[in-house]
Amino acid sequence: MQVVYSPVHLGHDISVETFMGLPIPANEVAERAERIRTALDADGGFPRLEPTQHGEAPITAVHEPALVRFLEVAWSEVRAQGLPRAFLSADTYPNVRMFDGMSPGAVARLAREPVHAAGRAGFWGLDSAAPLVAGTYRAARAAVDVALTTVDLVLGGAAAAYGLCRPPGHHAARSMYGGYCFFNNAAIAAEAIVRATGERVAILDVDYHHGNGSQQIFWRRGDVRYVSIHADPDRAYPYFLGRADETGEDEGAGENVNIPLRAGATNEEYLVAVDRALEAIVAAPGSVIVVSLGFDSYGLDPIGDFALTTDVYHEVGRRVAATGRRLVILQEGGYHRPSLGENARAWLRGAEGRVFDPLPSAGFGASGGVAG
Ligand code: SP5
Ligand code: ZN
Repeated sequence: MQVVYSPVHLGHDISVETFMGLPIPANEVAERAERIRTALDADGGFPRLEPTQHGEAPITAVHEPALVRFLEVAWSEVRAQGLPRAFLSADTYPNVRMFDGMSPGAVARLAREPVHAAGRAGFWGLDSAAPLVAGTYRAARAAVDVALTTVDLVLGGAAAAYGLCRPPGHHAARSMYGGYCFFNNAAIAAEAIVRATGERVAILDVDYHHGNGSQQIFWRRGDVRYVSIHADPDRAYPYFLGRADETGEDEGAGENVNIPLRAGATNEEYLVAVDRALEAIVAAPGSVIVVSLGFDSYGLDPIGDFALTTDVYHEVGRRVAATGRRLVILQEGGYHRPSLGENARAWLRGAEGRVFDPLPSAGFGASGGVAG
């Protein structure tokens, strides 16, 4: 299977994020993608290419152009204001209840982009855990090009291709970044496929977190079915969306399928959810699935609480490919760095119908290591 990768992601690296106000070591770091790239190179079965540039039009097909402009200039504006900092992260957000009791017209007038960079980051951002640094915009653009080049491979006839996107994308909504995500790589890919083929497309999101951005972008659309397996938002980010009763509206009624799982979810429970998700996908026509692939569902992940092992990723890849649909597989989260390479190899080999031979050096062997 061909792998699309860009070294431009290396310019977006972060050492610290905050959790409920406390600084903690950053989770979404450049080492993640390097681990996966190195493991796939060592495998020998994953020829690698760099993305081609696809420009801005496919991005503004799903994102508000002013969000793109903010992300493009945010870093230089922070520098220009002389704020002494290593990264930009907001501290004030436009909580909808700030405008309680005001008429819709007044809200539309008042809830507009502020002037100060900190306010602007809050206006466009979902949370404080997606720090923006000097190389973020270029990396986010490169991740979109990785996704769209992966689409090109599949529309060009490949049964499946893998885009090693970083930063990830599924929390980014039409006019909002957040959750370590800036542009929604999977949504941009799905939209590009719809426009190129005129066919319906399914997104299968198997990141540990609910992909609130993907859900929001296609909420009222009848041509993109979004199906997600994730941690119940009662206990996990993004907290506000991801419940089973969120099924879409208008043309999109019934097109949004959320499958929240309990803490400690096992391989067996996970595969039951995968079968449900795939039933929902094959119930609608279409020939391509965009997979939002996260390994934060792994038992040892520092921010997840499922109990999955490496073996199950091979089986999930196998079952997704067994739908007979072509696969645009795009990387989302996954933060237990030592296991990322083996988990990616297992999933992708499963999707190709190949056996999974653990690399002896990986230390995360056929048993999948110990589930935490
Ligand atoms: C793409 C993706 O996986 N984004 C995830 C964003 C999660 N952001 C909030 C994480 C909250 C982590 N809580 C850490 C608890 C440490 N004990
Ligand atoms: Zn995640």
